[in-house]
Amino acid sequence: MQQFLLFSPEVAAARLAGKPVVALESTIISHGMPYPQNVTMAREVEQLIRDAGAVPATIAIIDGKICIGLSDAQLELLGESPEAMKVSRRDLPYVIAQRRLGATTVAATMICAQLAGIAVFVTGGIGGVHRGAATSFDISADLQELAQTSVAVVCAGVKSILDIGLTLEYLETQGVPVISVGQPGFPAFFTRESGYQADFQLDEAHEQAAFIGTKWALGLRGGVVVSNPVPAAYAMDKGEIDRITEQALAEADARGVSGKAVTPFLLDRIKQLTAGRSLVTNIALVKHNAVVGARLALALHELPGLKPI
Ligand code: PSU
Ligand code: MN
Repeated sequence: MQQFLLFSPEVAAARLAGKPVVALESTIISHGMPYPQNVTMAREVEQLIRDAGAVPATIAIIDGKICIGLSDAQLELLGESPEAMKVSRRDLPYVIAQRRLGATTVAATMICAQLAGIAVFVTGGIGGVHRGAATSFDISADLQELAQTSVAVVCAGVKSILDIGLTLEYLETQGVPVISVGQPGFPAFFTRESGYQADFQLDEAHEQAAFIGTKWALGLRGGVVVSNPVPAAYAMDKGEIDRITEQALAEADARGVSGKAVTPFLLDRIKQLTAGRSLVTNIALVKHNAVVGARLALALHELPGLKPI
């Protein structure tokens, strides 16, 4: 599959120099936030990673290639193009073979990061088990990817549009460890607490790196969720977000939204129903994750003999 990879000059130079690289997804740009805030967010997140001493690699599918690291113009293209497809594991061969423009989800970004030898990936929230999954079977491919692809995913937990308890059960069944940073609780994206505990609290980057390095040294293939709560100043009111989430879910149901359209529909409605305040929170938590992810990438880099599997 290496034949499909195309490294940006910045990432290619980082690989040559042996510098730590942090992967970033692109569905969050194309389907997770509106233009132009999405492009501004993408650039700021990349800069935060550089400032912390690592090299950012935003990943997308362009012209039949898996692009590892994007130019400013490519970020802009993804941010403003309505034809950008949301690409998960299932969609990769179609988008590459048809030379379509593709924005990678958590699952697809993990696959591409592993191919490119990148161990740390920063995003906002991962997909999970949707509420009502017992009848809809709607479980994000992100979870299965975490089970099999060896990349650490720094996120702010999962949104309460999902069934957080079932998402954690699924991850446990699949042997995916859930780490929390700075608190024992597993965060719920817009809010710092979900009411559920993470498996292991590891506050320091060197502790997180040692955990991840040990998992892979043991031959335990698969990802690790590094959950980092939104900064308190940007957290939303739980009552408000719960109410709005219920409304968005009811609307999705009434309109018969299904498949890959569900998550983007809910994100967009929540943004509208909070008059854009959810977007401010979303951007703040991704930036916070970028700093934690860059520190983790540096610490992993220092580990003697780390070999991603
Ligand atoms: N959750 C968010 N923002 C996002 C996504 C999820 O808060 O942008 C995106 C991510 O790309 C994630 C995808 O991988 O949605 C999950 O989609 P689905 O539920 O269709 O698997
Ligand atoms: Mn789904």
